[in-house]
Formats: sequence, structure tokens, C-alpha cells
Amino acid sequence: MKVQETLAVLREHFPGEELYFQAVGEVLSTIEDEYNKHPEFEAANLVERLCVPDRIVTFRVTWVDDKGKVQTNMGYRVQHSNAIGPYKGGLRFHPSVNLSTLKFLAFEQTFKNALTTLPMGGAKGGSDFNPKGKSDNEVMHFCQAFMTELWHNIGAETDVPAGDIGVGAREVGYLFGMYKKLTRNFEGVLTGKGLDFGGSLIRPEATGYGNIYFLQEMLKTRGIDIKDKVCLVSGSGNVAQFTVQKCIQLGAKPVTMSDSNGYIYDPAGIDEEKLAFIMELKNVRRGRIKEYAEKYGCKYVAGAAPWYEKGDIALPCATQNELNGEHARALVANGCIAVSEGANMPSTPEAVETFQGAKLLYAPGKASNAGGVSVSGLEMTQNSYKLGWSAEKVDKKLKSIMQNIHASCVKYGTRPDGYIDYVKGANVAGFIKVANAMMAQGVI
Ligand code: NDP
Ligand code: 2IT
Repeated sequence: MKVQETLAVLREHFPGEELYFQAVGEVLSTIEDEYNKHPEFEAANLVERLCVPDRIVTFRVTWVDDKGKVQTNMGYRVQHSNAIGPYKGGLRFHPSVNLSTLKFLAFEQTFKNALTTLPMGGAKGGSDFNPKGKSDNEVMHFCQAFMTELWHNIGAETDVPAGDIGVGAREVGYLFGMYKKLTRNFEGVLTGKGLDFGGSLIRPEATGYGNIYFLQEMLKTRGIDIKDKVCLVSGSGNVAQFTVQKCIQLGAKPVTMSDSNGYIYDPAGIDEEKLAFIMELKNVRRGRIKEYAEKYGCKYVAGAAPWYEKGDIALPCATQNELNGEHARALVANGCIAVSEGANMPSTPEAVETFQGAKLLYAPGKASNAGGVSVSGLEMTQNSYKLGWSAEKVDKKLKSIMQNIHASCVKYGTRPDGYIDYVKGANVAGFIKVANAMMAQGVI
């Protein structure tokens, strides 16, 4: 397999899908050596089947807003691979969503899910619908309209969606309700459900907690404790909130959070009480992070990300490509020792190169944010058993999964000089599992 040739073929077939090329390029360049050790992979042209999704469903979503105006959005589900289990991955509702975004996310999800060691394939879906400023009623009507198309393509043993940007407990509830209405089936077709109807304890916390459990494993390789470390966090949604909560529980000091309008910098540290304010602000009132600065009298910087502030650890938890080369150089210059990604592909290729060049501990999202989908997998198991596990049990399993993912990265990513390339480690470990399953199942 030649990475550039493969990318050229993809570019010709799918013009303009830059995020997808970025994700594919990163994975292929790190698995090339492993792939080329297996002439049977090339003989089966495995690489093309690995990069091109099994299926893409595209549909129109029509709904009526509170003013009685008929609105149209696009809906998608990218089913990338079910080689090791049913398609699995979140739904994103954000105006920037297009096929390139969802193809990159579904591709990444396939390797991430393989890393968890749970039986889950990879998928992603969503819509260009913008939930911001919409009433509950409008969000419900949109979710119902979205599901009237999506339900044909999903099922507890076929494809199990969950949340992502713009899709949280509220949206999953509405989506689940409509699926049940249409099919008359009460089944684990979505994860991230409410606790009263099949959800798992610790699923809301899982991505953020898992991110910090992974970070702790990385720090351990250098004998460093997270206690008292100053953490720069971006985002203020699900992943950022529980990343911050776990930092606080472990005695670290998170000093920033952000949204798409700007970031707050609180040198005194965000504590449990301040985090509770953010959770109410973001999850109930759906307001802007600027209010935090007004309430607690700290700095707010509009239209910027927090990466020029001084911190020991950077935890990007907002969105793709939110941390570029210049940001990375600033972090390194300011003495940052570790970067653990809560978001999917938040660091640009130049940023990743900068972190690795400076020998920072750097975890790519597909390893460090895999806790969310892992607990989704545990939710699927609980739904199959028709029972629910305690928070302690789920949290313990989550921690152990994150430790195992870390061990896989060490196994496949340790360089001769001892530096752990977590990007390579995660990609190779995920790839081996998916590739072996595909080979065993024949040319399909
Ligand atoms: P939420 O919708 O709960 O929060 C998203 C946060 O990121 C908000 O603060 C939002 O600000 C900010 N954000 C979104 N888009 C942009 C943008 N274009 N520029 C700047 N800020 C932006 O989503 P999640 O917390 O669930 O997801 C965050 C990241 O984590 C995503 O990359 C997602 O794919 C990834 N992830 C999520 C998992 C989960 O279980 N939820 C699991 C694994 C990964 P604003 O409100 O202003 O839009
Ligand atoms: O990117 C992700 O891993 C998620 N948004 C969670 C997917 C899931 O199925 O829980």
C-alpha cells in the first residue's frame, strides 16, 4: 500500500472532502508498515475497503418551527464498518455537518471502537440542523422528523446511534420515543438514554472521565501525578464538563473552558460549585460561557481559544481542528507536558507534529475519548441482559478499558528511543483487529 496513491484515488472519487482525507491520511501513514508486512492484505485490496464506508444514507428532514414555517434540513448516517460488531457511533446536530465531517468521524469511530475491545463496528450520523436558539418543542419536532427516516436503517443488532455535538440526553430521548412509536419495539437502539428507560449510569460522565483516566496512564509512564496540575480545557459541553469534574476530583486545577464564542480564564481554578453553575448554564438554560466570567469576575476572551494561556496539561474537548500549529507551539513554549484529546481530531496535523517533535505526552481522541463509546457498549450489554449495573461497576469497567487501550498504544507505538507514539499505537492496534476480521469474512 502506498499512502499517497491511495489518498489520490480517494481525492478523485470524493472531491472536496478535506476532513475525511485528513483522518484517512493520518491513519494510513501510521499503519503503512504494518499493512505492508501482510501481502495478503494488499492482494485483497483491503485498504480501499477499510477507507470507504459500507453504506451512506442521505435524507431530507422536514419539520415545522414554532412560527409555523416549514423547515428543511439534511440528515445522514454513514455506516462505515460492521466487521467486528453492529454499526455504532454518535449523531451530530450542527450547522457545519456535511458528508465529509461524518465520513471522517465514522472512519475514526471504526478504529476507536476496535480499540475498546468491545464488539462494535463504526458509524456516525447527524444533520446540519442548528439546535441553538430553538425551543424544546422545535427540537422535539426535528428529532421526530429525523427519526421517521433514520429508523429504517438502525436497530439494536444493526446500528446503534448515540449522542455527539448538539445531541445529548434530551435529543436521545426524543429520538428513542419516535423509534419506539414507529416500530413498537422497546430495544437498545440508541445509547445515552435516560436512566428510567434503559440508560446506563456513568454514560454521561464516561467520555470526560475516560479522558482523564487515559491521561493518568500517560502521566504514570513519566512518574507524574495529576494533582495540582493546571489544566487548559476547551469546550463546555458534555465532554468538557466531565473532563473538568474528574480533574477537580483528582486535585488538578482546571482554569479554562470555552464555547464557540470565546473562552473564560479563571486562575483561581474551576471548582465543583463553579462547575455546577456551568452545567446549569449549559445544560438547562443553554446560555453562553461569557456569563461565567460575569458571575465570577474573571477574564473572558471573545473569538479565541485558550491555548495561549499557561498550563501543564491541555485538554481539547470542543471540535475538530480547534488547536493548530501556532497554538501547539505556544503550549510547548509555555511548558505544557501533556495533551489528551476529549474531542475527535481537535489537533491539526501540524499541531500533532509539534507535540510529538517536542516529545510531549500526546493522546489522539480515538484513544483518549473512547470511554464514551465504551460505556455505550456497556449500555448495550445491560440492555441485552435487561438489567442495570451500579455506577461503581460501570466506572470500574470504564477505567479498566482505558488502561487496556493505553497498554495497546504502548505495545504498538513505543519507538526504539522509548518515546510512545500514541497515534501510531492506537491506529495499528485498531487496524489489526478490523483487518483480521475483514480477511476472515471474505470479499464482501
Ligand atoms: P456538546 O454539544 O455537548 O459540546 C460541544 C462543545 O464544543 C460546546 O461547548 C460547543 O460550543 C463547542 N463547539 C462545538 N463546535 C464548535 C466549533 N465549531 N467551534 C468552537 N467550539 C465549538 O458536544 P460533546 O461535548 O458531546 O462533544 C465535544 C467533542 O467530543 C466532539 O468532538 C465530539 O465528537 C467528541 N466526543 C463526544 C463524545 C460523547 O460521548 N459525547 C464521545 C467521544 C468524542 P457551542 O455551544 O458554542 O457550540
Ligand atoms: O465520538 C464518539 O465516540 C461519540 N460521540 C460516542 C459514540 C457512542 O456511540 O457512544
